Amino acid sequence: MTRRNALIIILALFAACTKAPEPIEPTPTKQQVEWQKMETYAFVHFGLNTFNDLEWGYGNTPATTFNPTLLDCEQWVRTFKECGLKGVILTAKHHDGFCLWPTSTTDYNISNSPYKDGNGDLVRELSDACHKYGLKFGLYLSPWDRNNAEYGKPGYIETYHQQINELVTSYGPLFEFWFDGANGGNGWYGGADESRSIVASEYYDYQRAKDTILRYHPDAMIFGGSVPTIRWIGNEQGWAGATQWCPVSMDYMDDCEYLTQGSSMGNTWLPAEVDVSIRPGWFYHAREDCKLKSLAKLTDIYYQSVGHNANLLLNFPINLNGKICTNDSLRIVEWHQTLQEALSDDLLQNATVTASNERGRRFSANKVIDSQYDTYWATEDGVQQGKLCFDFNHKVALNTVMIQEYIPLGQRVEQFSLERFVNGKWLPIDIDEETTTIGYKRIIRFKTIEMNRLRIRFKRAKGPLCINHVSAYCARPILPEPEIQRNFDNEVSISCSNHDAKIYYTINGAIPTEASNLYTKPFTVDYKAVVMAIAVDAYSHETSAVQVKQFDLPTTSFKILKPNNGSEKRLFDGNIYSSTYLFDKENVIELQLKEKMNICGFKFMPCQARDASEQVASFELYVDNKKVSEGMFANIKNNPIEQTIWFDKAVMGKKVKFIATGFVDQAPRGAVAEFSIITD
Ligand code: FUL
Repeated sequence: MTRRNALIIILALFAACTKAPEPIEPTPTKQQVEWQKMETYAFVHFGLNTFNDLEWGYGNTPATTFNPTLLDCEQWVRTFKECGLKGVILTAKHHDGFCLWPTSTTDYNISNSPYKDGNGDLVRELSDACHKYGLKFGLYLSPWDRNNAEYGKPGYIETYHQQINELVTSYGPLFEFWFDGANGGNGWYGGADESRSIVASEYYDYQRAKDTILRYHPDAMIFGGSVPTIRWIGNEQGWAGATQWCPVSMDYMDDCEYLTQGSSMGNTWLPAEVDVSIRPGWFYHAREDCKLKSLAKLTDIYYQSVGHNANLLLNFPINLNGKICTNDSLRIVEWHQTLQEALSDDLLQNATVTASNERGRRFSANKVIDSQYDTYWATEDGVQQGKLCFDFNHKVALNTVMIQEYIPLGQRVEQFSLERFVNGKWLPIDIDEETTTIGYKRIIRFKTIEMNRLRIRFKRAKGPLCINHVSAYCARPILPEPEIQRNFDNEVSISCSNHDAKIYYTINGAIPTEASNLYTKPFTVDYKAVVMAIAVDAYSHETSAVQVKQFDLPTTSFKILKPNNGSEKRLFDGNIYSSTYLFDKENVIELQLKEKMNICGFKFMPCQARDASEQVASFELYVDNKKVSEGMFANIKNNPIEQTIWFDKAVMGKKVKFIATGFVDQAPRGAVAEFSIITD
């Protein structure tokens, strides 16, 4: 062999071992990767619904109803910036059809409202504020329009596309365009006041919409519709599956359970977005001022969205003044600071990293701690398992591990586990969720434990491993607030998912402290009462947020007339996961009070089980055989929160009858977890 040939062979070998692994299809576009790096951004729901106190307005109240007096988009954006959110998506038009910009397509818009004497343009104001503070900007334009007389006919489609055109040509740059899935059903429709249904995939012409958007904003993601570039996670509660593939098959996009996980078999790269509101509803309702999600809940949401390979779109309902409520701002800043503190001190930075296999120096194990996105540890072709070991050289306490795959080459890992080396032995780390996929980012939490070394075992993957980042932390655990339940026998029990915590409670309306009653066993509350509780860490004395539960009439004050098939007790058992079904024919809950009372409204809790899909959509409510209320439970399919219905005025009576007049998706039945009446 000549020296020249030998050199060529050496160079070829060198090139072969430094060559990146072949991509595994499907792979993301550059834009999808950049979008996923945003991780968290804000959603803003604001419009006529805010002033009508509704989640789904009919489009029948005049544009003059929209009247914020202290509106300040910069206040919103400063809050978002302060808490690390990278952008904001605004509801330029919700289902009620009211447009927040002075569109030429309909009079039902902000220029016919008192806001800035008709000279306001909220899309402009928010987009300018984003520009000023360096946030990205996106838009939500509801395809369903309950105001437009032409909705359901060809005429509306031209209007809708014209609206898209106005938005994409006048504002931006846009990082995301949101098509909501709700469509059809009843509406005002220019006074027709009827029900209209459409076939979304055919009616709206989403391909044309996508083409228009991308023509002006080539980097924008398209959410929803029939040709999306990102996908809905399948629920509005704030969680993605622990198993979470970016790939999906477009054939299953109607299956909510499928959407929470994606599929290793999927042939289309469609990363997930988790949309959830900081309060129960998407729009502002004063009655929800006390229902702001707790710090512990919001932190869980972060770990179950961003930490489960999805982006988090966190919603802020703007209040009637046009501002984000102070408590919401404070809570979200606290959330951001908590996460920053939890994920700032990376304990792997000084560890020695070794791997069971390396694809040459360019892909060596220590690339996982070099904090550069485009460098990664990779294994050789054919090596689809591996161990990555971090030696701390001394004992370290940990409770959080973050892992990132290099997704530009596709999502690969199918199974992994964590192990710790302590007292001369490797032991598994107990994790109470599946450790299957990783994707763009996976954050795993476990009970704080000590170790000298940490090891990640990648057990199964679709090709050579490509891991670009690993870090580990010892985060301050946040105590979750306790859960309070009253069962059918009027016994109240209180529990905390952190079993080591002590629980203190009050039943006299006072805020509980460590001086309040210590909870040891269930106690009877057979009267109307407010029970409040806190959890306290036995060692650090750290205290959870206060849990407040309002109990109305006890079961001793009424008789259940219907249903009477044995399942009726579940309506009052305090368990939001057990339900009673109302059917087409047996669609009544009927209660006979022991004495006449002043009845002001009722509460209806849909089943909260993760897979509960059968829901009641509309109702009538009678007191002593007189109809006092009727309506629909807006958005109950996607966001099955407790529905509180207040009557226009309180009614004296003894017999209460609830009739389920319709079910979601025309199903033959709907589940009710809890039912109670509100008396004064
Ligand atoms: C849902 C809509 O129907 C809600 O009103 C809300 O806008 C939410 C983000 O999407 O499907």
